[in-house]
Amino acid sequence: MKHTHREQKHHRTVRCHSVSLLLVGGLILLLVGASYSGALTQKTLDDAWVQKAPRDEVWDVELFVSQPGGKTDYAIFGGAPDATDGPPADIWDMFKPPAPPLPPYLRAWFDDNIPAPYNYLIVDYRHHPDVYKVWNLSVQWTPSDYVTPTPVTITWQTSEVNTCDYTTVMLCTKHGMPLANMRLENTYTFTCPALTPQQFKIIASMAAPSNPVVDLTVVLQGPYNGATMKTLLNSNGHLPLQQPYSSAPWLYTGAEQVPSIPSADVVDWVLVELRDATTASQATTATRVARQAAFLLKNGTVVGLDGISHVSFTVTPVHQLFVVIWHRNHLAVLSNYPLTHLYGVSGYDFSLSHRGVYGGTNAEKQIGSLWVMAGGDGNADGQVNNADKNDVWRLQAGTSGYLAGDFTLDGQVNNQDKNDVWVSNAGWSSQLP
Ligand SMILES: [Ca+2]
Ligand SMILES: [Ca+2]
Ligand SMILES: [Ca+2]
Repeated sequence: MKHTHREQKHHRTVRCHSVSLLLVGGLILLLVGASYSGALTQKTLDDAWVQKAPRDEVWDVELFVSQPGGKTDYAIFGGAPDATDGPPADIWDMFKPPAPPLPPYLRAWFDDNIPAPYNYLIVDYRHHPDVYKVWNLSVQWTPSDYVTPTPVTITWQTSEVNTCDYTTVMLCTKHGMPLANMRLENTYTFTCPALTPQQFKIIASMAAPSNPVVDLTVVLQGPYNGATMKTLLNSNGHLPLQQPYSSAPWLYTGAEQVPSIPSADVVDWVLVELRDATTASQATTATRVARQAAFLLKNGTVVGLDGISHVSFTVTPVHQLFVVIWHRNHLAVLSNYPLTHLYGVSGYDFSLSHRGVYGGTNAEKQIGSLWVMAGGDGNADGQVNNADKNDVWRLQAGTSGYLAGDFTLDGQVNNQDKNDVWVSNAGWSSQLP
């Protein structure tokens, strides 16, 4: 199965050599031309050399895709000084051979909006250096019954990724939500349905986004019913019109308030925080650069006070931006990956995978296919323990309102809060550094 891969590497080596020969030839012509006419100054010659010769600035990464039945494929993305973005194809871009005549087969390709046959790229080179770049990856599974999905694993070498100088290289959903930090991790597995190409973005960036517009998704365990989050605090009129994070431990003094709750889909207030650090483990409270209270909708979207807009911040990061989501009685979560951006929006989905959450399986709970913030922290000290049960829940049991002991967020403090939420998390603690 690796045979074609080796052939390809060989092919690429051969091509590199011919490119080098062309370059040498071109340089000789330039030198000859210079000596004949004298019109080419030394500066021009240097420019020509810089433009065409620095093969050490060429980098690429092979993505290998495989599934348990042994079907495999690969595609390569990279950068070179003499490569170009978009149409037409450059000397590095290569199109894929046609799909096999008979299924099952797995296909992976890049798409840089170049006309056929380059609409299915096996090698997609872009101009390098640059400050920001997005590659469009597709993976398609064609089973023999045209129906059965399969797990597909994408693997790559971090050493190949780290030959480029982008500070972040993230494998993301087609909406730009990070799935893997390609500089640190070397694999990503997902369930691939039959026939429908699954689209990803590989986003490479030299700098964290300034003044980010943040499209956040996060799910709270307490109100989550397996399909959506209940909005009973809202429909029963318990939600405050002013942000509820002014008390300890948050001591957030923001003036966010609304004349009325802007949408029937609002579940509760959350506090969104940005931290500027090199890595998630270094993103301590001391690295906090911004906070903002926002509304969580029942589908997991975090929105501004109008109930619709993404949350936006005015910050100029020095390192990378990491996101913390705070909730009154759930354990806070920190993004494991730095923010990147696509079409001007920085997406982050805390419910996609435990890998996107700092602390992983110790930081969020899995319910079905979703990862959710753990509830039951009634006194908001970052730990779920007897104090939350005895000093908060028990004292409020039997009452209704906007209460810390209401772990299910339905407006009532009763046995469900203890049995359905607190019990499952007793002993858990916040994984924030
Ligand atoms: Ca290209
Ligand atoms: Ca607690
Ligand atoms: Ca409740």
